[in-house]
Amino acid sequence: MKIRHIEFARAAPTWASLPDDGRPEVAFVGRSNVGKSSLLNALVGRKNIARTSGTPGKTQALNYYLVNGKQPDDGRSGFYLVDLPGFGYAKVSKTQRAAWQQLIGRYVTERASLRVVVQLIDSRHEPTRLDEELFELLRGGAPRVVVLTKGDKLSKNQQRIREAQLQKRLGSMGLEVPVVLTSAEKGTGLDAVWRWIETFL
Ligand SMILES: Nc1nc2c(ncn2[C@@H]2O[C@H](COP(=O)(O)OP(=O)(O)OP(=O)(O)O)[C@@H](O)[C@H]2O)c(=O)[nH]1
Ligand SMILES: [Mg+2]
Repeated sequence: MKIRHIEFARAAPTWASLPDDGRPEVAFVGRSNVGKSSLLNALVGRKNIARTSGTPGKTQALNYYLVNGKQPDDGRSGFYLVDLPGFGYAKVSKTQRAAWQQLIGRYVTERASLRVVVQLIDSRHEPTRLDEELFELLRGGAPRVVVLTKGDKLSKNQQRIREAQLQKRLGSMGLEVPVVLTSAEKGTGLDAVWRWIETFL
Protein backbone atom coordinates (compact mmCIF):
# COMPACT_ATOMS: atom_id res chain seq x y z
CA MET A 1 0.00 0.00 0.00
CA LYS A 2 1.34 3.38 -0.93
CA ILE A 3 0.68 5.81 1.93
CA ARG A 4 0.44 9.24 0.32
CA HIS A 5 -1.23 10.87 3.26
CA ILE A 6 -2.36 10.02 6.76
CA GLU A 7 -4.07 12.15 9.35
CA PHE A 8 -5.78 11.69 12.69
CA ALA A 9 -9.48 12.10 11.92
CA ARG A 10 -11.36 11.67 15.21
CA ALA A 11 -11.59 9.94 18.57
CA ALA A 12 -14.96 8.24 18.97
CA PRO A 13 -15.73 7.24 22.57
CA THR A 14 -19.34 6.19 21.83
CA TRP A 15 -21.39 4.54 19.07
CA ALA A 16 -23.08 7.84 18.28
CA SER A 17 -19.76 9.55 17.63
CA LEU A 18 -18.56 7.12 14.91
CA PRO A 19 -18.15 8.81 11.51
CA ASP A 20 -21.09 8.64 9.13
CA ASP A 21 -19.28 9.29 5.85
CA GLY A 22 -19.32 5.60 4.86
CA ARG A 23 -15.60 5.26 4.17
CA PRO A 24 -14.32 1.68 4.45
CA GLU A 25 -12.78 0.81 7.82
CA VAL A 26 -9.98 -1.50 8.94
CA ALA A 27 -10.01 -2.17 12.70
CA PHE A 28 -7.26 -3.30 15.06
CA VAL A 29 -8.63 -5.41 17.89
CA GLY A 30 -7.03 -7.27 20.79
CA ARG A 31 -6.32 -7.15 24.47
CA SER A 32 -4.64 -4.17 26.05
CA ASN A 33 -0.88 -3.86 25.46
CA VAL A 34 -0.81 -6.49 22.68
CA GLY A 35 0.58 -3.89 20.24
CA LYS A 36 -2.40 -2.51 18.27
CA SER A 37 -1.22 1.10 18.16
CA SER A 38 2.37 0.03 17.46
CA LEU A 39 1.28 -2.13 14.51
CA LEU A 40 -0.79 0.71 13.08
CA ASN A 41 2.21 3.05 13.30
CA ALA A 42 4.49 0.47 11.67
CA LEU A 43 2.02 -0.16 8.85
CA VAL A 44 1.89 3.51 7.91
CA GLY A 45 5.57 4.12 8.59
CA ARG A 46 5.02 6.72 11.31
CA LYS A 47 6.65 6.55 14.71
CA ASN A 48 3.92 7.93 16.88
CA ILE A 49 0.77 8.93 15.03
CA ALA A 50 -1.07 6.44 17.26
CA ARG A 51 0.02 6.80 20.88
CA THR A 52 1.60 3.72 22.46
CA SER A 53 2.59 2.85 26.01
CA GLY A 54 4.00 0.08 28.16
CA THR A 55 1.00 0.61 30.47
CA PRO A 56 -2.20 -1.15 29.34
CA GLY A 57 -5.09 1.21 28.65
CA LYS A 58 -3.34 3.83 26.53
CA THR A 59 -5.93 3.98 23.75
CA GLN A 60 -9.12 5.40 25.26
CA ALA A 61 -11.54 5.60 22.32
CA LEU A 62 -11.96 4.33 18.78
CA ASN A 63 -9.26 6.41 17.15
CA TYR A 64 -9.80 7.03 13.43
CA TYR A 65 -6.89 7.65 11.06
CA LEU A 66 -7.72 8.65 7.50
CA VAL A 67 -5.38 7.17 4.87
CA ASN A 68 -5.06 8.66 1.37
CA GLY A 69 -8.21 10.72 1.78
CA LYS A 70 -9.09 14.37 1.90
CA GLN A 71 -11.47 16.02 4.34
CA PRO A 72 -14.10 17.14 3.78
CA ASP A 73 -15.09 15.39 0.56
CA ASP A 74 -18.19 13.46 1.70
CA GLY A 75 -16.20 10.29 2.18
CA ARG A 76 -15.33 9.76 -1.45
CA SER A 77 -11.62 9.18 -0.99
CA GLY A 78 -9.41 7.00 1.18
CA PHE A 79 -10.19 4.65 4.06
CA TYR A 80 -9.91 4.58 7.84
CA LEU A 81 -7.56 2.63 10.06
CA VAL A 82 -9.32 2.36 13.42
CA ASP A 83 -7.25 1.85 16.57
CA LEU A 84 -9.41 0.34 19.32
CA PRO A 85 -9.03 0.40 23.11
CA GLY A 86 -7.83 -2.85 24.70
CA PHE A 87 -10.47 -5.58 24.77
CA GLY A 88 -11.43 -6.80 28.23
CA TYR A 89 -8.43 -5.86 30.24
CA ALA A 90 -7.02 -2.39 30.76
CA LYS A 91 -5.92 -0.37 33.75
CA VAL A 92 -9.17 1.55 33.92
CA SER A 93 -12.27 1.36 36.09
CA LYS A 94 -14.62 -1.64 35.91
CA THR A 95 -17.38 0.55 34.54
CA GLN A 96 -15.14 1.97 31.81
CA ARG A 97 -13.89 -1.49 30.88
CA ALA A 98 -17.43 -2.86 30.58
CA ALA A 99 -18.49 0.13 28.47
CA TRP A 100 -15.59 -0.40 26.03
CA GLN A 101 -16.17 -4.12 25.85
CA GLN A 102 -19.76 -3.48 24.89
CA LEU A 103 -18.85 -0.79 22.35
CA ILE A 104 -16.12 -2.96 20.76
CA GLY A 105 -18.51 -5.93 20.64
CA ARG A 106 -21.14 -3.87 18.89
CA TYR A 107 -18.60 -2.27 16.57
CA VAL A 108 -17.13 -5.54 15.28
CA THR A 109 -20.52 -7.17 14.77
CA GLU A 110 -22.73 -4.32 13.54
CA ARG A 111 -20.56 -1.71 11.86
CA ALA A 112 -21.61 -1.64 8.21
CA SER A 113 -18.49 0.08 6.85
CA LEU A 114 -16.10 -2.35 8.57
CA ARG A 115 -14.25 -4.29 5.83
CA VAL A 116 -11.70 -6.28 7.81
CA VAL A 117 -10.74 -6.83 11.43
CA VAL A 118 -7.08 -7.32 12.30
CA GLN A 119 -7.11 -9.40 15.49
CA LEU A 120 -3.83 -9.20 17.39
CA ILE A 121 -2.42 -11.91 19.64
CA ASP A 122 0.85 -11.81 21.55
CA SER A 123 3.20 -14.31 19.88
CA ARG A 124 4.89 -15.07 23.21
CA HIS A 125 1.83 -16.62 24.82
CA GLU A 126 -0.96 -19.07 24.14
CA PRO A 127 -4.20 -17.27 23.22
CA THR A 128 -5.72 -15.98 26.48
CA ARG A 129 -9.35 -16.26 27.57
CA LEU A 130 -9.94 -12.80 26.11
CA ASP A 131 -8.39 -13.80 22.79
CA GLU A 132 -10.70 -16.82 22.75
CA GLU A 133 -13.66 -14.58 23.50
CA LEU A 134 -12.72 -12.49 20.46
CA PHE A 135 -12.39 -15.58 18.23
CA GLU A 136 -16.05 -16.25 18.98
CA LEU A 137 -17.26 -12.66 18.98
CA LEU A 138 -15.81 -12.07 15.51
CA ARG A 139 -17.52 -15.07 13.95
CA GLY A 140 -20.05 -13.96 11.39
CA GLY A 141 -18.78 -10.39 11.35
CA ALA A 142 -16.37 -8.79 8.86
CA PRO A 143 -13.52 -10.92 7.48
CA ARG A 144 -10.54 -11.10 9.76
CA VAL A 145 -6.79 -11.51 9.72
CA VAL A 146 -5.05 -12.81 12.83
CA VAL A 147 -1.73 -11.17 13.56
CA LEU A 148 0.84 -12.47 16.02
CA THR A 149 2.67 -9.50 17.53
CA LYS A 150 6.14 -8.88 19.03
CA GLY A 151 7.71 -11.61 16.89
CA ASP A 152 11.14 -10.07 17.52
CA LYS A 153 10.97 -11.52 21.04
CA LEU A 154 11.05 -15.08 19.65
CA SER A 155 13.61 -17.12 17.75
CA LYS A 156 12.85 -17.97 14.11
CA ASN A 157 12.04 -21.50 15.20
CA GLN A 158 9.69 -20.40 17.98
CA GLN A 159 7.98 -18.05 15.52
CA ARG A 160 7.23 -20.95 13.16
CA ILE A 161 5.95 -23.11 16.02
CA ARG A 162 3.62 -20.36 17.26
CA GLU A 163 2.24 -19.72 13.81
CA ALA A 164 1.58 -23.41 13.21
CA GLN A 165 -0.02 -23.87 16.66
CA LEU A 166 -2.38 -20.98 16.14
CA GLN A 167 -3.31 -22.05 12.62
CA LYS A 168 -4.14 -25.49 13.99
CA ARG A 169 -6.17 -24.07 16.87
CA LEU A 170 -8.18 -21.86 14.49
CA GLY A 171 -8.72 -24.79 12.14
CA SER A 172 -10.08 -26.88 15.01
CA MET A 173 -12.63 -24.13 15.67
CA GLY A 174 -13.64 -24.15 12.01
CA LEU A 175 -12.13 -20.72 11.40
CA GLU A 176 -10.50 -20.28 8.00
CA VAL A 177 -8.48 -17.14 8.64
CA PRO A 178 -5.00 -16.05 7.60
CA VAL A 179 -2.31 -15.81 10.29
CA VAL A 180 0.62 -13.41 9.95
CA LEU A 181 3.56 -13.14 12.34
CA THR A 182 4.74 -9.55 12.75
CA SER A 183 7.16 -7.31 14.55
CA ALA A 184 6.33 -3.62 14.68
CA GLU A 185 9.86 -3.07 15.88
CA LYS A 186 11.64 -4.92 13.06
CA GLY A 187 9.05 -4.47 10.31
CA THR A 188 8.44 -8.21 9.96
CA GLY A 189 5.21 -9.27 8.24
CA LEU A 190 3.98 -5.77 7.42
CA ASP A 191 3.78 -6.35 3.66
CA ALA A 192 1.74 -9.50 4.24
CA VAL A 193 -0.67 -7.65 6.55
CA TRP A 194 -1.12 -4.93 3.93
CA ARG A 195 -1.79 -7.51 1.22
CA TRP A 196 -4.62 -8.98 3.29
CA ILE A 197 -6.03 -5.56 4.11
CA GLU A 198 -6.00 -4.63 0.41
CA THR A 199 -7.72 -7.91 -0.45
CA PHE A 200 -10.68 -6.98 1.76
CA LEU A 201 -10.78 -3.24 1.09
N1 LIG B 1 9.48 -5.81 21.20
C1 LIG B 1 8.34 -5.34 20.71
N2 LIG B 1 7.55 -4.57 21.47
C2 LIG B 1 6.38 -4.13 20.95
C3 LIG B 1 5.98 -4.45 19.62
N3 LIG B 1 4.76 -3.90 19.41
C4 LIG B 1 4.45 -3.24 20.55
N4 LIG B 1 5.40 -3.37 21.48
C5 LIG B 1 5.40 -2.79 22.85
O1 LIG B 1 4.24 -3.20 23.55
C6 LIG B 1 3.72 -2.15 24.38
C7 LIG B 1 2.26 -1.89 24.06
O2 LIG B 1 2.14 -1.42 22.75
P1 LIG B 1 0.85 -0.59 22.26
O3 LIG B 1 1.00 -0.49 20.78
O4 LIG B 1 0.65 0.65 23.03
O5 LIG B 1 -0.31 -1.63 22.64
P2 LIG B 1 -1.91 -1.45 22.48
O6 LIG B 1 -2.44 -2.78 22.09
O7 LIG B 1 -2.21 -0.32 21.56
O8 LIG B 1 -2.35 -1.12 23.97
P3 LIG B 1 -3.70 -0.34 24.50
O9 LIG B 1 -3.82 0.93 23.74
O10 LIG B 1 -3.43 -0.15 25.95
O11 LIG B 1 -4.85 -1.27 24.28
C8 LIG B 1 4.62 -0.95 24.11
O12 LIG B 1 5.58 -0.89 25.16
C9 LIG B 1 5.27 -1.27 22.78
O13 LIG B 1 6.54 -0.68 22.62
C10 LIG B 1 6.87 -5.26 18.83
O14 LIG B 1 6.63 -5.61 17.66
N5 LIG B 1 8.03 -5.67 19.43
MG1 LIG C 1 -3.30 1.35 21.84
